[in-house]
Amino acid sequence: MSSHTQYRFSFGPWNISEGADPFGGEVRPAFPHEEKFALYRPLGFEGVQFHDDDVVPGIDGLTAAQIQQKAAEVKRMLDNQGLTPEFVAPRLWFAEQTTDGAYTANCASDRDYAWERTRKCVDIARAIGSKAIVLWLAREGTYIREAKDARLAYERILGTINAVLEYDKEVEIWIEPKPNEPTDQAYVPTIGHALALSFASKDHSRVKGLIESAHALLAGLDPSDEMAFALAHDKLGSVHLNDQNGLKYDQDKNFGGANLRVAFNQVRVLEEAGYGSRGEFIGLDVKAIRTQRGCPVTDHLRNSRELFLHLVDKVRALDHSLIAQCRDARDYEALELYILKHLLGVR
Ligand code: GLO
Ligand code: MG
Repeated sequence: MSSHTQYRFSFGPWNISEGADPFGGEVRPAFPHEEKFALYRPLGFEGVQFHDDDVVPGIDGLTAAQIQQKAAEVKRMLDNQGLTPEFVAPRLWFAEQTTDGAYTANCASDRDYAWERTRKCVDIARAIGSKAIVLWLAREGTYIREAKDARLAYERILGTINAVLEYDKEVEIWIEPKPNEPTDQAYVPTIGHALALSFASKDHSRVKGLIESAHALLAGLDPSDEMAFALAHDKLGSVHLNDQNGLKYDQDKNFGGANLRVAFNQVRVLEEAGYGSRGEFIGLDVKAIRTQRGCPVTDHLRNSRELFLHLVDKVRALDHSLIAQCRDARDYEALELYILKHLLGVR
């Protein structure tokens, strides 16, 4: 029964950060990466989202054997801490070879680098016991449209997806769409684009989506409808819940921090679809406010999780017969007032 889903939560080590922004340096001391894992359980989280180099720092300079050794170490650590590695994402936006993108870079040797790195990422995911890699296609896009052949770019992305499916017969690929930032316009900006690639691939059952609230909002879309679209195709691999105040830089605000009703509807759609009942995680991708003091700063994670759970209670307490009545009567004025008063806790 979806109404009794015990939600499991995840975040990535990058969600505990030093607070830098493009206009200034770090405002908080760094908290050692390896010590972050001990924070998960006490905060109420059991899933860890990884970049490939969060698992294996310095990945580009290491041999396959060294990578395996480091991954095995991390797996032991996760087992000891009772943590589950949710996914591993190739960080295809830091290296010099990824300046112009990765799979869609114009330079063939840069594309080779992206493929090598992706293979390493799949190997790492399998070595630590994670069933999925996430493709956040950070620099697959352009700053000016004429820079790339967009049609060819989409073919290259699909070609890579097929190559991963071929390379490993079990791993899943979860595409995390985002419309912009760091590029001016990104390829694969919405879940519709991601799922079109899925269905065009050689094994669509292993190609799903990961929807981040802020990314949908940046595309001018409602995250709950984006999630519903993926759920309708049984293709919601995971979510990155957070919030976003309007069309500006990617803010990764606390879940519900900018728009409680939009957050409520995401929880409602997830809950109604039984999301999580097959072990899917409620992933968060939130950043602490730059002004927050301390080290490590984790309240944004704790608070976003708490907010999610309060909204689950709100969803579970909905009067479904009243909602059905309003829908039948096409009285959406009454429905809206009911929802707003329900959220406010007044009758
Ligand atoms: C950036 C993305 C990023 C990804 C992460 C995992 O906008 O949200 O944080 O989620 O790299 O792929
Ligand atoms: Mg994200």
